[in-house]
Amino acid sequence: MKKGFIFDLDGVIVDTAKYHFLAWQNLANSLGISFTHEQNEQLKGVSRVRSLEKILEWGNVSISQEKFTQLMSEKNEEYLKYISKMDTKEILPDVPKVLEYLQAKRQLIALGSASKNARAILEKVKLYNRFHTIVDGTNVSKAKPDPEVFLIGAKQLGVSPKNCIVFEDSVAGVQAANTVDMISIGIGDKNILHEADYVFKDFTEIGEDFVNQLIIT
Ligand code: B16
Ligand code: MG
Repeated sequence: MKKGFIFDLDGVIVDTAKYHFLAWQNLANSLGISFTHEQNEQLKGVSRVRSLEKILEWGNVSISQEKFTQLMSEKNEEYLKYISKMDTKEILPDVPKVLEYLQAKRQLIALGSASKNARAILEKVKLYNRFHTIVDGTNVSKAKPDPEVFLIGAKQLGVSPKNCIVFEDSVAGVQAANTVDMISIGIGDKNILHEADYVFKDFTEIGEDFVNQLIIT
């Protein structure tokens, strides 16, 4: 049977959290707000708008809507400078191997990311053509943990949600997959991603036997 394999981008295929961190830190500091790596962790899988709202809440700072829009655009311009220098070396370990295996097994593959820059990043790391469909922040109106991004992915693949498997590094993303009975596979720390059906540190821990089991069950 053909299953739908849906991959998150940031934290699953590439580690762009470090670039989000640099850009958000500059922005926060310009407002007199400190910004730590722990806070950056809490922005994983969170939309750009919600990320800025959270930073302002943490700093107890309020700004006009006009300033908010300006800051969002400045943050993204800085982030785009970092991603413009990305190349295939930034793909996380064994991601191409798993994608190639799924392709060899004729499975259906989608991207399901909150990022509005997802397509540009996939082009930079030369993985754009590995996906049958791409759903990103430009295609959704509701952020994870709402399952909209994964439901659109499933629909575009022509696979029912219960036959989809989601790879996610964020708690919100795991919850989004669970809400619609997709199999959730956490990539990261099992203490943080304990709501996932399975958790692996990274793709080097995912063997062909496990993937075969996902395909046939
Ligand atoms: P952008 P994912 C998410 O991507 C990131 O984890 C999150 O930190 C970021 O704020 C969000 O994309 C929006 O990204 O500013 O590029 O539109 O993990 O869902 O692939
Ligand atoms: Mg992510």
